[in-house]
Amino acid sequence: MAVEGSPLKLYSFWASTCAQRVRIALNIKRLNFEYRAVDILNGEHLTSDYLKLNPVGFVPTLVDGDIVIADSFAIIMYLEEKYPQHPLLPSDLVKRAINFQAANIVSSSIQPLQNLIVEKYIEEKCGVVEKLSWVHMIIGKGFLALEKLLTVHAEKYATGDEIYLADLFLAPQLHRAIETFNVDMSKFPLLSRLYEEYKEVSAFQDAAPENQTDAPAQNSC
Ligand SMILES: N[C@@H](CCC(=O)N[C@@H](CS)C(=O)NCC(=O)O)C(=O)O
Repeated sequence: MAVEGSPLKLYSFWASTCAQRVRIALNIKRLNFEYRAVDILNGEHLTSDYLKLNPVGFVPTLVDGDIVIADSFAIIMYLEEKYPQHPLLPSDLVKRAINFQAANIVSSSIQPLQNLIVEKYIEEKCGVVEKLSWVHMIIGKGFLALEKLLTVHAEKYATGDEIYLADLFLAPQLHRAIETFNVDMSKFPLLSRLYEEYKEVSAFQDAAPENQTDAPAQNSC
């Protein structure tokens, strides 16, 4: 839960899928954190002060005392090891590997290819229609892989009846695809069902873009 003055500080942007993963992890583990908004649409992630925390100029960043971690995967692994309550990885070796695989499909084969910096570049060079076509192609390719992979492993959630790492990465990417880019989900029945499951879980609801303090009062994301 976001609580002013907590020892853990999360630099976040309401609509960032990468920050949303970390917000879900913090909520699942019932860790209070101070929410520090970084407006990436207004370039606050590129100020010299913020770049001292996150040299690549992205959100999220977690600060825990003297420790600064500037990548969502690294942050979630740090939280997992420091706060073992509600493990985010199953003990079964194969299920762990599937969680890493699903998380990495999102974090290396979808999100970086449709990150804000990429979207802006394509829009400037080729226009908004080309940008949207690119985003839909990238998301569709990644979702097809996830749908195939998880059909074998999913139960209530992506890899079983417990919420694990794969779910933390999937939920924000599904939110972005459906709410922002209006992706046709008819080819992805499993992912569509998982998206509905996540909406029922308070740790996911509280982490949703529209429920962040820096979200615009009215938005469609
Ligand atoms: N690998 C990084 C990626 C972080 C990232 O791409 N963050 C996006 C928001 S989801 C961002 O800050 N984008 C700003 C930009 O593209 O200029 C992580 O997982 O934390």
